[in-house]
Amino acid sequence: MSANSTAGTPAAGVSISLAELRENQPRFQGFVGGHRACVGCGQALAARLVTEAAGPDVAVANATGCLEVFSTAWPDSAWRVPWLHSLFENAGAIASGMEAAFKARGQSTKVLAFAGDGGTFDIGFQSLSGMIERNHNVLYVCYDNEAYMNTGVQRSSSTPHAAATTTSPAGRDRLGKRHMKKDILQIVAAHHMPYAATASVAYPSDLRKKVRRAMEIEGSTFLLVHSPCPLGWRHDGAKSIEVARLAVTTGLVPIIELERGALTGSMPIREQRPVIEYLRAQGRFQHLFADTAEAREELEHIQALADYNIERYGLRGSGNDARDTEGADTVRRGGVRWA
Ligand SMILES: Cc1ncc(C[n+]2csc(CCOP(=O)(O)OP(=O)(O)O)c2C)c(N)n1
Ligand code: SF4
Repeated sequence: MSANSTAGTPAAGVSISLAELRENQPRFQGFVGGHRACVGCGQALAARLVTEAAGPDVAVANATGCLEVFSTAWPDSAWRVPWLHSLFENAGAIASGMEAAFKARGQSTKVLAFAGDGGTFDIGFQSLSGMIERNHNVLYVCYDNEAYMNTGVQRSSSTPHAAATTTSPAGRDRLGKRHMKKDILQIVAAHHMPYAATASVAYPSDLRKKVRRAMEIEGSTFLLVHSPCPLGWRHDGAKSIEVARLAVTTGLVPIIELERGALTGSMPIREQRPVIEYLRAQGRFQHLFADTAEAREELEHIQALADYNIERYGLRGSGNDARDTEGADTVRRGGVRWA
């Protein structure tokens, strides 16, 4: 800090460098290091980004799963905000109760619920649905790593078609999971909820903006964060962001916003990447590169799914779209770019 400043605040008219500013104005950290996540774990990053954007006046209900396990090994905790462990199946109900209690006490503390895809798409779905239907003032964040990772990579209803897991193995009889990934965003949006959006840890500024937007809304909001799992997806932990970005730029993971069910925001893709780039980067899809007619057909099918998303949500970018993170980190809202 320059000599002309006191107590960390620069005197009027004194310029300070960006590095100094960062050092002296640290962001709020609700989730800190020292936890036991695998290297490159997307949900550790998701928890850090969400709590950073949400700020200190929050309380968290966290369903059983990797995040809960790796962040709270007794006697340590990576959380710097009030945190409560719900069961696997009831994060929505616990968050509803917390919100009602804060309201009764006249407190404005916002409740965040965190759960994995197993705890959201499958086992906790009934309590999530009830929470949204009653419109509790809760931001529910599902970190979507597309399988039950904490118990050894079992398939969930979020696992993408053709991915291999321990319960949807690839072999002679079938090429990984036979069923399609459940479209949870459209399902929660069908509850007429005020705000439901997707995000990816590969696009942190977009993710933070969506958290801030959800925090402003009085009522239930839902954020589905695509979060790579190097262990279950079988890629190098150093490649997590690269892999997560390919999920978006291929069109397989559309980044969109729905308000009361209507599409109000989308992340444009200026240069669509072929799905094989995303699939080849992960062990869970390696069986699709066998030299067989079935494997080739699956690859075509997955490419068609990505192309369908792009058409359905109008994701094709134009030359005027900003290009700060390989062309996709700016969201269009109602035809206007959301800065
Ligand atoms: C009712 C119930 N069923 C099963 C379990 C065992 N279990 C604990 S964590 C977990 C997997 C969690 O998967 P997900 O929600 O996708 O989170 P992830 O571990 O992938 O982050 C399972 C099956 C449990 N704790 N409670
Ligand atoms: S298994 Fe996957 S989700 Fe769990 S801590 Fe490791 S990388 Fe993260």
